[in-house]
Amino acid sequence: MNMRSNTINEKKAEFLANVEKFDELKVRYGCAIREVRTKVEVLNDEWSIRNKRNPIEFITARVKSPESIVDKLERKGLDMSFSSISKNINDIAGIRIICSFIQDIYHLADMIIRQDDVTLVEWKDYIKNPKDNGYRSLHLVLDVPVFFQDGKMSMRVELQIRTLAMDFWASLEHQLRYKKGIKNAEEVGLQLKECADTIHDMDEKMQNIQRIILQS
Ligand code: 0O2
Repeated sequence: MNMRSNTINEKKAEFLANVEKFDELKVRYGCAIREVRTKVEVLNDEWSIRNKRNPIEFITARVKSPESIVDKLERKGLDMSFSSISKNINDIAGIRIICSFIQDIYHLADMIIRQDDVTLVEWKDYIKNPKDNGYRSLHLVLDVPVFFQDGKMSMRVELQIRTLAMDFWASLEHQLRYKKGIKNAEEVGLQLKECADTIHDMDEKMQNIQRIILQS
């Protein structure tokens, strides 16, 4: 390890020692997750009455760990401070919604952003514009109000909405990204890209089959 990485690691360790501040952050963002998750669950329940099916397969959520937050600050060359976190990191509170069909993703996203207490900060459509590695998902960055004892705070939440197949792919690709020393990493990356495209074809075919069934 050289002197520069030593200094960075010391800076990270020093920042991570703010345990109480990180605990507070975890609680506040955890509350924001609960607010948005309830909105999504309400829509899912109502949808099931109207359309006799649930568009959502499952929902997962997490508050980013202090270590991942600090790694992201470092990766992006940002200031190691709590104001920098709230200003620059959009996915401290992350909710992942897994839908059955691509069309459901957009329908759900529209219903969420139409709510008058939700502010859409960013709409990143990696389904229409997949990443070079094949990653597909719809990312929404939202601001939602949360009422705490000391008043109302606007909290940021990132929603990742994707199909089951896209999620299966992203989980495996995530392992590739974070695991060092994978043999033939480049070849594995190419194979993953091929899988991403196959999965997308399959998602589109399943959507068409569903349309035919519904119209019959
Ligand atoms: P982790 O470990 O999953 O939390 P920006 O907001 O534009 O400044 P950012 O935050 O990189 O930059 O935005 P983006 O592209 O919306 O990515 C946020 C998250 O989406 C990532 O968080 C991943 O969870 C997921 N993601 C984005 N690209 C990929 C990808 O190519 N493969 C997989 N598997 N997931 C991806 P983190 O913090 O990077 O990682």
